[in-house]
Amino acid sequence: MSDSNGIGREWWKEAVVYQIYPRSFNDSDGDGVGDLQGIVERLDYLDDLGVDAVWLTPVYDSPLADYGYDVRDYRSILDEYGDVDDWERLRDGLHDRDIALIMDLVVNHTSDEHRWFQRSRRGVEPYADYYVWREGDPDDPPNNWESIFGGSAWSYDEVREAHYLHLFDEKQPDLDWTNPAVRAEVHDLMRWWLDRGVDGFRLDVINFISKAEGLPDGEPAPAATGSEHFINGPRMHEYLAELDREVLSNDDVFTIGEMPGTSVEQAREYVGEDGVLDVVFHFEHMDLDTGDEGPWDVREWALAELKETFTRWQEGLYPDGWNALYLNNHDQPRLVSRFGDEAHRVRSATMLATFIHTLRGTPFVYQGEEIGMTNVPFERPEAFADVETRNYIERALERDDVEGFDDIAEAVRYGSRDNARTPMQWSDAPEAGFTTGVPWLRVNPNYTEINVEAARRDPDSVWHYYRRVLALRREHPVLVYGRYELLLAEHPDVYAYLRTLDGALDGTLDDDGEHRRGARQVLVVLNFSDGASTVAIDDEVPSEQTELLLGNYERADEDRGPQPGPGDGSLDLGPYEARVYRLD
Ligand code: TEU
Repeated sequence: MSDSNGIGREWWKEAVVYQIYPRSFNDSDGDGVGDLQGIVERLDYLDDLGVDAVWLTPVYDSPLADYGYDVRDYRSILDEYGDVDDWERLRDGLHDRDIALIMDLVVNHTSDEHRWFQRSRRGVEPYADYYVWREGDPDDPPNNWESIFGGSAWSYDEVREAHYLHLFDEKQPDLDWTNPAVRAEVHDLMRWWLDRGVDGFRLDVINFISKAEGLPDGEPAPAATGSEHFINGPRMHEYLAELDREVLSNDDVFTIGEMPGTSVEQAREYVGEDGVLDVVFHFEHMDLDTGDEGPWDVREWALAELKETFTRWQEGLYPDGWNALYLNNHDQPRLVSRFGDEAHRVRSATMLATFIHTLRGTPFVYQGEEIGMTNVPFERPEAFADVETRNYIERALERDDVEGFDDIAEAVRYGSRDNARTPMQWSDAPEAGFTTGVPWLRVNPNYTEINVEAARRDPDSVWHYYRRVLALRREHPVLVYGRYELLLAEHPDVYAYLRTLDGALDGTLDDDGEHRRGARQVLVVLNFSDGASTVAIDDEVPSEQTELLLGNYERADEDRGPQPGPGDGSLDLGPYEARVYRLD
């Protein structure tokens, strides 16, 4: 798309991305595992919701130690999910509906069952140096780095008689990116998928690929000891520039870098004027409820911190960078249970939807979010399937200060990645209509109430609200491109901001000859509290001409009568109320 109006229009900036975790989305053949054909059967659902792109988490052949983030063959599809023909049907079905397809690219590591590793461990050329090997005493790892999933980042391989590095599970050996042959393999496989019509890549932990020279010992850190030596390492920009030259610059491909531990200053180098990537997933808001002891140490978060974080990123990437906007994904608890309130499920889910979709950036919706799915009441340690969770439980139970599962149950239930991975709740039929068999991970028992069928029947549901907020974003380019300005910075419960199209922009965009006139300025007011809040906003609002474009109490307003607008004095907000006003 051209940049003639000076705001850097791009399809991926105007898109809303829907993330699918295929294993848990829809099972077409009754084996209890979601599959590609299952997604094909739900394409009209995605179209009705109004999303513009789908990000598919890994569907490649894999032994599933990390449910697909351990790739055995980058060019084939896991049997349980289907085959390349099914994948092509999915691609075509998406493209027929003008929905882009984004694949997950996992190239910091492979599976230990990948043929590269199988050959590497036997010293077969040219694979011998495809991974990070170090010789030495089996009981004495080469350095003190820890895996993100706990324990040493090194395992000893009896075949090669050497240690290999794995920043994640021991079945996920890290590739050695200092080896040009490894980088050439990655370029090749990206081209292979691009030739098959992929529209973008989400690059898994892409900021872990460059490790500090000499692999020195590191300092303890909440993420993992040594992470300062492998997060955003010395050759990152060189590798990305090469990727750009070799692959990305030849295609209009949307690139999303997943980058734990990345600051806004670092992000600017990745996605700013000279950046190679389009957006990064940073983790600063995901870390707000994390204590000093790492991911399982849960602490309270305050709205002031959320405002500070989002404001820093909104301002920090303006005007030259672009944000990726998300509040949950397949690695995180459900957003209602974390940033919202299950006791006010619909209101808080719709308030949070308003938030994410009215910021500057590309919003991501994780499957089930659009019907307000919640965390899961896992009862026993055996109920968890996720390797990160299981490793943590196992290690915690060995500690002296932990007597049994009950001591850690709360933290595990709150934070486990399995909260996001239970099957999609389609209906109140057995197993939530996800499968006719036995699901690989137990369905959340609340499916009888929270499911797609029920949500589509109820005009006040989270689902209908998502449709409205997605439509609003399409109608008003200011919600996509406008500058962000925080209001009421000190308010403990209310988050309010303006979005403004500056200068030459007039809220009108020509899109394929279609002329659209949207607002030039909007005001967003969000009550993050379970009580009523009153705010005086009139001094801050330059206009008395206001129109309510969207609100999550709008339909209830019939009962409570006309509400004063922001220019009239004060606004009375109900629990978790969200309002979007047009100011011009
Ligand atoms: O996640 C990287 C990552 O940082 C997560 O491990 C995160 O810190 C953790 O899960 C929070 O609980 C990516 C993928 O999204 C994840 O599913 C993979 O397990 C991981 O990389 C390894 O490929």
